[in-house]
Amino acid sequence: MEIKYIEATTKSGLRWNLSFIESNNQIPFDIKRVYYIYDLFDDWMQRWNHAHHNTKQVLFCINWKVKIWFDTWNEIQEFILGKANKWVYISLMVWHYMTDFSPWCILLVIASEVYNENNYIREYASFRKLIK
Ligand code: T46
Repeated sequence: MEIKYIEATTKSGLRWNLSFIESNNQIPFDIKRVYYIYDLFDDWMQRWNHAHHNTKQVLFCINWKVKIWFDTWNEIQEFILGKANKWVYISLMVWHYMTDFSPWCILLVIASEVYNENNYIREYASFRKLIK
């Protein structure tokens, strides 16, 4: 189980910045899917609550900011996304959820697998049993 910030490489000029991350470089897998979550108007308390059997992801907050919590059995870590070159990487089997997002938040996710509901663990008790 691994969770870490990833810093995008940034090029800067007098009046510009350009940041990038690449597959198998800063992103430690081949990219199979990109999705994004936005218009979180009715969903202001907490979101997600799941882990993945076999999907690795990197997350980036394009707009505003969001707090993401990761639970790896013996530890709960909090990460804040909202800086222009800061991404977070989550490996397999990490329970995660987000809080403190605004309706204007846009969260971009790059994933190592295409969508498959069988990759999800959505019951916390099952997650705890699996990682024991
Ligand atoms: C995650 C967090 C950050 C698809 O059809 N294709 C997709 O690629 C995705 C991600 C979802 N869906 C469908 C499945 C559900 O019918 O969209 C609906 C909402 O998905 P879900 O309830 O899984 O959404 P979130 O926001 O709870 O979780 C998503 C990702 O599923 C999850 O992998 O880590 O965002």
